[in-house]
Amino acid sequence: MPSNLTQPSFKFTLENSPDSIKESILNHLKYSLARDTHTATLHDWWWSTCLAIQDRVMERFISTMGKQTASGARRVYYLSLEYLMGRLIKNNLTSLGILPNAIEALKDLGLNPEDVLSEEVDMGLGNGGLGRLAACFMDSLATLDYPAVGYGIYYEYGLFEQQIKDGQQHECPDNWLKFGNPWVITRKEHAVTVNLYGRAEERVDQDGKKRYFWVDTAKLTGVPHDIPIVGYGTETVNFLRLWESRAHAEFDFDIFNRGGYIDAVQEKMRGETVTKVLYPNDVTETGKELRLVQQYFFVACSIHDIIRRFKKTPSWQWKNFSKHATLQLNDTHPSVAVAELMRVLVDEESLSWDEAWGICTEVFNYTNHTLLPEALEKWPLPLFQKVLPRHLLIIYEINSRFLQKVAQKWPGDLEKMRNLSIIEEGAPQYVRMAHLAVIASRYVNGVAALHTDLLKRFLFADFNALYPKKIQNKTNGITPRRWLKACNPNLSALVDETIGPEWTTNLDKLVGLEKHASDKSFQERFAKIKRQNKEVLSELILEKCGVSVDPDSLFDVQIKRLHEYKRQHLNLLNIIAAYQELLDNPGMDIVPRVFIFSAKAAPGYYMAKKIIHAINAVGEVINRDHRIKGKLKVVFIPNYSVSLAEKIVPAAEVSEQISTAGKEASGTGNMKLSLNGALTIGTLDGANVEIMEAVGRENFFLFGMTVEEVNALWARGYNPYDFYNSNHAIKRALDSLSGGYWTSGDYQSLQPLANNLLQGGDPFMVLADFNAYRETQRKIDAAYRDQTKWQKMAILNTARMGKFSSDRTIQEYADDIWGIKPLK
Ligand code: 26W
Repeated sequence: MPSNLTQPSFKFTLENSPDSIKESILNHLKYSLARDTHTATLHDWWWSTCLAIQDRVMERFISTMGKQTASGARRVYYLSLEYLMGRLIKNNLTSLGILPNAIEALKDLGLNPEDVLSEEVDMGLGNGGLGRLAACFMDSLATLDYPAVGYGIYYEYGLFEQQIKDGQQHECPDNWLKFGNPWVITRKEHAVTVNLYGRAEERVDQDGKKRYFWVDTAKLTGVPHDIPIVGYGTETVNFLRLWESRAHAEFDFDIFNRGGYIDAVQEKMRGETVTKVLYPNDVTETGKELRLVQQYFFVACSIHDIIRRFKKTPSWQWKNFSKHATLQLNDTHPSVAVAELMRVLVDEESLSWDEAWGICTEVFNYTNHTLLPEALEKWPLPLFQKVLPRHLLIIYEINSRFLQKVAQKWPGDLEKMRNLSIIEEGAPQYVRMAHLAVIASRYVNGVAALHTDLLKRFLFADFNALYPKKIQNKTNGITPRRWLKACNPNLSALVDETIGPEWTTNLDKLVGLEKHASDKSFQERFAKIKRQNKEVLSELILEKCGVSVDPDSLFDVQIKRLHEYKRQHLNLLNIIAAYQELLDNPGMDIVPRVFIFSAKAAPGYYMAKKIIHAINAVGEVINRDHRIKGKLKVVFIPNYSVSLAEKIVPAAEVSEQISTAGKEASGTGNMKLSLNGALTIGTLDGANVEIMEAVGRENFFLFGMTVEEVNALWARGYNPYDFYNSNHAIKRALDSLSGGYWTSGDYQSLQPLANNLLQGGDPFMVLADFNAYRETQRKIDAAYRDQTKWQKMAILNTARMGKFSSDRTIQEYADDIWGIKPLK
C-alpha cells in the first residue's frame, strides 16, 4: 500500500498552490499557445491547464523512469488492443492531489472549472469491459508503485460516436485527435520497422543449421506515442506506449520516378490505414485481414521495444529475460506475440528452439474475458499464411511439439488431439488463438470466480486436465479514484468525513461505514447526495433526450454494450408489461420509475440495433402517455462513454445486471454502480455472484436461473412458446412488439425482435427468466417505499465493495502471476 495516504510528498520544483498553478496556466496560454487572455477560447484554457498539469506529471515521470531503470526490477508489460481511458484531466488532478487548488486557480481566472474539465474529448480507444479494465489496471499499477508499461494502438479514430435518429443508431467517426492531444509525448526516436506478408525461406547456414528468412515483405513503420499514467497518492508515473503506423518510406521515389505518383501516395496512405480506426465489435470477431495486421503490427513494435530496453540493461543475457519482463495478453487479441517472440529469438537472435520456448513459457500470461464461442478468435489458415507466413511455420512447430505431449497423456486419442490442436481441421483450417495462448502461457486466468470455474469445466477442460495448475481466477476490479473519488465528490467527502480518506487507496476501509448504515442523519446525508446526483442527471437527460424526468422517481439503470446476452430486451419486456398493467389500472400505486438505458451496438449487429430501436419506440409512447401520469419514463441516452458513465453511475439507484447465467464473464459496471450505492437486480452470473456474497443476500435482488438450470433447460430442449402460451403478460408484451403498437402501426420494424424471442428460439432465455424478473422488480417497488430500509441497503452496498477495487485485483496478479514487487 502506497506510503503516504494523506498528501503525497513532492521534492519537485513546481509548486502546487492555486497561484503557481494559475501562473503555469497563464504561461502556457502565452508561450505554448501564443494567446492572450482576451482572445483565449475555452479550448485554449483547457489546453493550457493540461500543459500546466503535464509539467507536474513530467517531473514525476522522469524520476519514476530513473528509479525503475536503476532498480533493474522486473516490469509487467500489458498488451491490449484496447484502452478505454475516458478523460484524463480530472483524473490527473485528483491523483496529483491538486484538484481543489486547480479549481481555485481556474475560478481566479474567471473560468467555470466544470466547463474546462468537460472540454476534453474522451480517449475512447476501446469497446467496453475489456478496454476499461485495462485502463483501471493501469491506474492501480501506478498507484501501487509497480513498474509497468501498457502497450497498445494509437487509433486515429476511437469507438464511433452514436447518434440516435428516429430511435435508431447511426455511427459517426470519432475524430478524437482533431485538435490534437496535450497529454501525448511522441517518441520518434523509438520508431520500429515492421514486416508483413512476403514469404518464409528455408536456408542452411554456414554451419549447416536450418534457418528461416522472412523475405519480400512489405514494411511499415511504427511510431510510439506515450501517455503518462499518474499514480494516486504516490510519485509513480508509468506510461502507456501506443503505436501509430506510418508508411515505411516517406515516399517511394522508385514508384514515383516510374511515373506512378498515385501509387506512391497510395503506398503511403496504405501504411497509415493500419492504425486508423478501432474495430467496434466487442463480441463477434470479424476475421478481417486488417484486424490481424493491426494485432501483429502493435505486437511486433512492442516486442521490439521490450527487447531494446532489455538489451540496455548491464550484462544482459537471454536466460535472464524473464527476470526483466513478464507479459500479460489481454485476451487473445495480442496472442500472436507468442509466435513473434519465438521468431525474434530463433531467427534473429539464433537461440535454439528449446531456449526460445523456455523463455516464452516463462514470460507470457493470458487473460480470457469471454466464453461466447463467436468471440473466440480463429484465423482462416490461408489468411494467416498470407499475412504472417513465417509465424505460421512457428505455430505449426509449437503445435506438433504440443501434440506429442497430448499423445503421451492420452495415447491414441485422436479426438483429444483434434480438440486441443491449435489448428482446427476443416476447409479451410483455422488457427485457434486461444489454444496458442493457453499452450504458451505460464498462467491463464478468468475474470470472476464463476467464469474461471466454467473455463476449467467447459471451454478449457482438456487443457485444465493437461495443466492442472495453469488456470487461476483473478476477479475483476475498478479504480476507486475515477469511480468514486472523482465522479462522486459529494459522497467521497461524506465518506472522508465519516471514516477518513484512506479508502481511496485501501477500499476495504469502506467497511467502516457499516455502523452508520442505520444512522438516521447519515442516511439522510447519503440520500441527499444521491438526490443531488439525480438532479444533475435529470438535467443531462433533458438536454440529451428532451425528456423531463422527476428526480424523486426511482432511477433504474442499465448501461453497458448492447448485446442479446446482456438482455436489455428482458428489461424492455418488463417495462412493456408494467405499462400495460398500469393502463389496465391507471390508479395502480407504483413507485414512479425512470428506466435509463445507454448502450452502443456493434455496427453490424442487426438484433442489437433492433433492441435499441425498440427501447426508443417504447419510450416515445410511454413518455407522452398522460394516462400514466409520468409514473413510468424510459430514456435512452445516446453515445454511451466513460465520461457519460461518470454522470450516470452516481445517480443510479437500481443496477440492472440481468445477463443469462454463464454468459457475462464478470461485468465491471455492476461494481461501479454498487460502490455508488445502487442496489443490484441480477442473476447469478459473472461477478454478481461475488458482489452478492460481499453485500449480503438481503441487500441484493437476485432472480433467475443458475448456470446449471440454464444448461439443464437447454439440454431438455428450450421452447420459448411454452412461456409465451402460458404467461399472459409475456404474450401481451410480445404481441405489442410484433403488432406495430409502438411504431404507429408499422408492425414490420420491431417484429424481428418478437420473432427472435419466439421462432428464433430465444437463445438467451429471456422468456424463461421473465416471470422471476417481473416478480423481483415488484419486490424492488415494495422495498423502495421503505426509505429507511432502502438507504440502509444502499449504504451497506457501498460499505462492502472493498474487494472490487482494481488495487486488490492487481495485487493478486502481481503476487500470483507476475512476481513483481512495488518500487517504493
Ligand atoms: C474479436 C472481437 C472481440 C472484441 C472484444 C471479442 C471479445 C472482446 C472482449 C473480450 C469483450 C469484452 O469486453 N469482454 C468483457 O470483459 C470484461 C472485462 O474482463 C468483463 O467484465 C465482461 O464480462 C466481458 O464481457
